[in-house]
Amino acid sequence: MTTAELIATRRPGHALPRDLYCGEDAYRDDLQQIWYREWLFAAPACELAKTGSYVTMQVGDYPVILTRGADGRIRAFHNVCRHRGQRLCAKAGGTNPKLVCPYHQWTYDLDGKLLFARDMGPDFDPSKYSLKPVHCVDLKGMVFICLAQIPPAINELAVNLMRYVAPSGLAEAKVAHSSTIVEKGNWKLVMENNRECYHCGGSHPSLCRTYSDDPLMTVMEGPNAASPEILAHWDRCDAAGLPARFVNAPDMQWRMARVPLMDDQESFTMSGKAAVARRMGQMPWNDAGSLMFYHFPSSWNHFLADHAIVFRILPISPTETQVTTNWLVHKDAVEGVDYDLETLTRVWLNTNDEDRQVVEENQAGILSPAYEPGPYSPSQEAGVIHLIDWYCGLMAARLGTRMAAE
Ligand code: 3BY
Ligand code: FES
Ligand code: FE
Repeated sequence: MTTAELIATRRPGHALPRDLYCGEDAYRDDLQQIWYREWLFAAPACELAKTGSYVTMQVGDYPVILTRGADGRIRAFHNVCRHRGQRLCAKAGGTNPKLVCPYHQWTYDLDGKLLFARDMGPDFDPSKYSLKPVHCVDLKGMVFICLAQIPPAINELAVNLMRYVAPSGLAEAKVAHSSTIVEKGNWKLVMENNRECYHCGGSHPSLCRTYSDDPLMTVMEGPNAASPEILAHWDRCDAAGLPARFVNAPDMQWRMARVPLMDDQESFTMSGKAAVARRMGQMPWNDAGSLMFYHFPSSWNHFLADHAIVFRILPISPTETQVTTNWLVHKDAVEGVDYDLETLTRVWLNTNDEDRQVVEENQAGILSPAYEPGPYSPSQEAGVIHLIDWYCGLMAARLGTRMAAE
């Protein structure tokens, strides 16, 4: 069956058919219809701390590089030399005053212009060989890229996200720790796992000290529809001018809301106390809870009073996904004085590893020919239903003409 047929015959409210989680065709279709067309969270802007900082990422077949120019602007380019196509930068990130191709040293400025190419003859026009740009926006410290020629509208997301993250002061933040792991599971299984806390009690002993696994804490109905505890938190945030109420895209591609931690604890630490002595941005209290923001297909995030944790996933193969986590703190917070790295990172290093194990076992079971898609819990897994409905809706619309032609 084609991907379009698999999607047309899937049972709503149920997990997807096997091939959508492991087939080569579905993987190629996911890349082409989603990963090469949608906006993707790329990096926190503070990872590109100064002029010359760069970060690379691989989106399917596309190597991409982000740079910060002398003008302070973050730009994205295809990480491919315009001479004979060498990948320009192999490292995950670093600092370079110019981008020098390792093959024949063609040299590019941080804004993508070709500055130098040796012995190319009198007719060679360097202005024709700038790096190819990739769409890139910096939403108050959250950098998104889009590989499409014409990207989808990002205005609604931009307006809301910039307002919600502004109090976290991401421009005055730094990366305190970064981790990249590979999970042996399809990207949709990684994202599905993140969209529910049905598994939290059984898998996440350290996260569950501070994060409630009550589904009402992650699934809210609107800006005025949530549990009494969350509504009280939103009232308190309103009074302090802290954006907190649930806002979402109509198709649920993204959602943001600030929720209290369990028993008004302060941070995702083993003690529940703040890990960082210095709060981020303008955060008014230690117990401001977590601003939770997710964006399909590639990101989920927690913005707490003392630190933020931003997550990016990238598909590597039908059954492998890279998960990058960055812990952000105020740029003036000093390690060993204002925070202890192990205290800061323990809970989410544990949680990521626990999720990796769950996802890998999920993939292993789905690879069995005996696998049959089972029903999602309407109350516990509403977030997963949102993800899968968003995915199937988009894929059906985009593959639709192809299905009719077949
Ligand atoms: O990362 C989140 O958004 C949470 C934590 C565990 C499950 N998930 C809904
Ligand atoms: Fe880059 Fe030759 S391929 S300089
Ligand atoms: Fe989890």
